[in-house]
Amino acid sequence: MSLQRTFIMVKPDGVKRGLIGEIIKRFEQKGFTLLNAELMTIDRSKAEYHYMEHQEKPFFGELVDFITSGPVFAMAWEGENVIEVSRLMIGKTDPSEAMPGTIRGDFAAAKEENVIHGSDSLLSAEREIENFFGLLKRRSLEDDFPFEDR
Ligand code: RTP
Ligand code: MG
Repeated sequence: MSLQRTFIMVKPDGVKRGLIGEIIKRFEQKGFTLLNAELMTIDRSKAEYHYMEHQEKPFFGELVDFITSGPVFAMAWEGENVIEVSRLMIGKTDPSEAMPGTIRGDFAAAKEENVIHGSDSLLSAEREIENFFGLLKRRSLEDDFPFEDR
């Protein structure tokens, strides 16, 4: 068992379609703890840093165009194995391959507009949370230790 935090983001298509509440509900029902959340429109430099591992890919420009095209709902969540478990809850990148019951399986239709992002490793979770929120000041609801002390 490993207590982790991860970065989850409802993408512009998910925000436009009114899926923020549904997505928060699924993470809360699973027992994860919401640490921070903000509706924001991000600039290209934040988006490029967020997706830096894809900067050489042919779809990088369109990915950055899309993620900066409207407000996103950025969140930090905490829980046991939350990085891996949230990726299971989100489902495969291509919604046509995502299982029913997953967020993409239930709500998304296209790989380019697939509703939600979730960090894929401890390292990217740290980097992404800091990119969007800076160092988290708020304490976990589940214990008395500030984030910075973990
Ligand atoms: P994300 O980072 O957004 O949570 O998605 P992911 O881990 O499931 O997929 P990743 O490989 O990290 O790709 C990031 C996003 O790039 C878009 N993409 N487009 N046109 C394409 O072939 C293609 N491949 C990936 C997707 O929107 C994907 O979520
Ligand atoms: Mg990814």
